[in-house]
Amino acid sequence: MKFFVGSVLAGCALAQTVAPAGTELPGTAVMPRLETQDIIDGGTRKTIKHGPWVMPANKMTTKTVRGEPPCTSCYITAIQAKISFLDGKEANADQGAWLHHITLGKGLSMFWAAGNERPTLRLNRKHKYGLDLEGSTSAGGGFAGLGAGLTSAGGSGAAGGSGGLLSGQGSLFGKGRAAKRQLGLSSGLFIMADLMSMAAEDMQVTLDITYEWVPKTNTEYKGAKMEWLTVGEPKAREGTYKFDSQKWTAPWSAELLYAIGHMHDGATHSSLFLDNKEICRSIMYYNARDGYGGAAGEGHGHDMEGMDTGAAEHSHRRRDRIARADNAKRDGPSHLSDPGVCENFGAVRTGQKLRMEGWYDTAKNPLMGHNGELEDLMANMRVYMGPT
Ligand SMILES: [Cu+2]
Repeated sequence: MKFFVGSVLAGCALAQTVAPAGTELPGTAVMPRLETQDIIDGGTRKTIKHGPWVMPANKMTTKTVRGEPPCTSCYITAIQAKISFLDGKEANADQGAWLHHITLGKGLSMFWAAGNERPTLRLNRKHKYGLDLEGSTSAGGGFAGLGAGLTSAGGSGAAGGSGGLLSGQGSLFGKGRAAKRQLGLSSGLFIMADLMSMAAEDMQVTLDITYEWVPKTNTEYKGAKMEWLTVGEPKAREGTYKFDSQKWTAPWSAELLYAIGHMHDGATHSSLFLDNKEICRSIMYYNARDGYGGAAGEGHGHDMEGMDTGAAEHSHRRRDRIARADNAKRDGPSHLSDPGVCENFGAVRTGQKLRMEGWYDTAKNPLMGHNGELEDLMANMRVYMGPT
């Protein structure tokens, strides 16, 4: 494994340039890959493969899976996901194979999500918490809390759109109503994955999700809850700017176990605020490990076939920007590969408010295009808390 935290920090100037001198906010470190971590507290680790599926050339495909959770009477303590080719090799952006988004939920309650950065969740490195899929995993109060999110549309601040996970504008996927219909009667596990191809030919992939869990007979453990802060899905534009989420008020006191940003290319960081004090700055690292750079997925010459002039212009501009940025920073085109994680970074008390800001700087990191169009932006943070 070539990737580890030290190399990211040493190899990337962002950590120094983004954080003002004197601040030592959590969020610069990257969680080690699960395969390099020891199993904690005698847990079970298992990878479940879904598919195989065809990723049609140069298209976005959404796959939905419903089934049983990986374990019963258990606390899920770690999660990681990837897509693989049928020969078992990981499929990633350098092959034009993006696991653009993945969301895991139980019933109507979402408990984990990620983008192509494919981050690792771990909730028990210090405290004894895991996700209890037989209880409520939603910080907003389970079904009722998520329900409120499902029906609220927009209504946030500058970004113009927030609300719950699956509500139209504010959702990770922006597929609110369809998802609600599909999931409304399901009490089992659901998985939604956006597979995005930037390759010229069809590919076959499997979705591989790795879980680690401990049995509930381990009575030291408690169920963690997750709150989803989001700015919605604003349109991409050039420049340096930020988006704000709505505020969330804590209904109880809890340990702050884990928080991480999901953003798109162009982003620099997601910041988490507790009563307006910044407590976590999830730094976005680019091309920090294998799979995110290189030429195979990035030529985009095929993007221009059949496109109108405007789309072709986008493709040109993107290539130009990639070349410019990469000359300054690294060897080849690259994509967002590793968000910094804030881990065991304090506590929240009943009545305190959490909110987030998502920052972009497209001179530092080029925006992302697909089929000649710029992708909409995202900035969300999933905040896992361990109620006391
Ligand atoms: Cu996204």
